Amino acid sequence: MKLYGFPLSGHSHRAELFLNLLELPYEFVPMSLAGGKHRTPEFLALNGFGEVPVLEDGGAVLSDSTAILVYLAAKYDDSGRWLPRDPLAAANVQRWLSAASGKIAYGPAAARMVTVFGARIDHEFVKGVAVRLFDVMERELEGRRYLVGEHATIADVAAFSYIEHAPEGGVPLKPYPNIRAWLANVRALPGFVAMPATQAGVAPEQV
Ligand SMILES: N[C@@H](CCC(=O)N[C@@H](CS)C(=O)NCC(=O)O)C(=O)O
Repeated sequence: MKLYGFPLSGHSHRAELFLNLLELPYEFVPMSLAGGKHRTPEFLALNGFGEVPVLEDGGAVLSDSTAILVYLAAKYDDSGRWLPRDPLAAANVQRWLSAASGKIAYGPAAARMVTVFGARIDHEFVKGVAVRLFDVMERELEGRRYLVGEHATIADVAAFSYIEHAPEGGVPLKPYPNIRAWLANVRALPGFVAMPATQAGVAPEQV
């Protein structure tokens, strides 16, 4: 398998983390986003949206981080543990995959885009999205080790990266003990790999 990614992208890290949790061998192909490698005709042929991550598995080419998690779980996890088959549990996992592509992407991930990559978006607005999301997560994680059920699922993998790195975007995690405990539970999973930490405000040309 080949994973086209960018080491400081949380979307990319979701896929990388799950490949490692499943102990699947893969080659990481680093894409320089600042260098525009994701806008070349060759890469656009893999993902017309010109975004990482992209996974190649034999003849299959897939893009979108949560789609990649679904694919890997459905194809390589025979236990059904990471992507539950029970209808209610599956729907609850999907709820967090939607949050990963919605409130997480437009909240903590967007706030980090401002400080780390200099994105020109309204920092206060996206920090507000993050805080409202974290207030809900903090309540829902009360007494729970993982987001859905008794063990880790792809919901946890999808949500983890940008939430762990939220402080880089100016959204502190200190007020959220349940979220911090949940992050520690994900970090403790066998095979866990971290996304590199950044100094908030790193100049775009350095990445
Ligand atoms: N919905 C996509 C979003 C992926 C995404 O936004 N990737 C960013 C990096 S974090 C990217 O490749 N951006 C390049 C660009 O927009 O020019 C996913 O979940 O994979």
